[in-house]
Amino acid sequence: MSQKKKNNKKMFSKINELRFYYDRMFFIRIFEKFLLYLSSIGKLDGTTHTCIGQESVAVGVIKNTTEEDFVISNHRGHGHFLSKYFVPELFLLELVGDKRGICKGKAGSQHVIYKNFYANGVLGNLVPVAAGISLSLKKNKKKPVVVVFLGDGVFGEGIVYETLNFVSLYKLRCLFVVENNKIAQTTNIDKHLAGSIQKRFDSFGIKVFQEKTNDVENINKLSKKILENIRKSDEPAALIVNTVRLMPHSKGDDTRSLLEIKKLSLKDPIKLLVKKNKKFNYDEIEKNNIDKIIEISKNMRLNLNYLDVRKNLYRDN
Ligand SMILES: Cc1ncc(C[n+]2csc(CCOP(=O)(O)OP(=O)(O)O)c2C)c(N)n1
Ligand SMILES: [Mg+2]
Repeated sequence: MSQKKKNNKKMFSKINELRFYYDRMFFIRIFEKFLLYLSSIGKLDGTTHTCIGQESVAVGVIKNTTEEDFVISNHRGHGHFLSKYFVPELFLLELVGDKRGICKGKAGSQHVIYKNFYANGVLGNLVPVAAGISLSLKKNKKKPVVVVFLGDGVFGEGIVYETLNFVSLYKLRCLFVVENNKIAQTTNIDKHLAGSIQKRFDSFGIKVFQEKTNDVENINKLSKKILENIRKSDEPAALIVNTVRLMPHSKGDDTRSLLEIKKLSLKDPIKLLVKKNKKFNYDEIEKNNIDKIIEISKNMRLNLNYLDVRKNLYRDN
């Protein structure tokens, strides 16, 4: 193949990759906006925590995982789930409590279990479970990695430290991905965390990497390298991503000012991607995704006003 052809091929695959990121991050965002909408009109029970602002972490990291790898999530898991298994219809059925859902409509937003995906709303609860899965894989001479998503607020839980000790000592293939949005519910990190997150991992001899941007491409590249290293070395690692939570903790509890949120939205991963690449027809990608949500929801007989739905899903409302 000529050098020119090689370069064209490389450029084409890079464009496809960026398109994939936009498509998936936008879908996750409007899927969650749709959940908030359903909640506001009384068609979704219980609470729901959106990952709006953090889609880049889920999409960027999980794109590097294999079919056999495990993803262990937490209370803010919609993006993790849709990045691991893109089955939005089954997922939505689950969230609206329909028996046809992946956990027969009993899991709600926080307790979904499907194939190699496990989520739980109790902070830190699944961190030792991740170590257990990883230990069992190791004993059975199986190679998958267990990717565990953690918030900055989980470091107040003692079980996390017992797990880090164990995972390091027994050289388990775990990747701890810390989504550091610097807030836990309504408490800023300077009010809930002494010392540094990095040093916590350091002290257990776990290699730790920092991604300072909320850019999906950067997160993807760095996590690719880390995962390759875990597969080769059979040692755990941690990735701390400097991300942003752009919405309330769950449905309405946010004490931050509008100005503060506006500043944080400069790190909105969807906007970062648009800024980097102006070539796509974003309107078309967005319309396709909105149509997809509408089509899915029609199967659920939710009896919705679709003009209203569209208005609620668009990018900047
Ligand atoms: C053991 C336990 N304590 C308290 C809560 C209530 N709670 C749910 S999420 C949360 C804050 C989590 O913050 P963080 O880990 O930073 O994750 P983020 O919400 O920022 O993604 C709290 C206190 C809980 N679910 N479990
Ligand atoms: Mg947090």
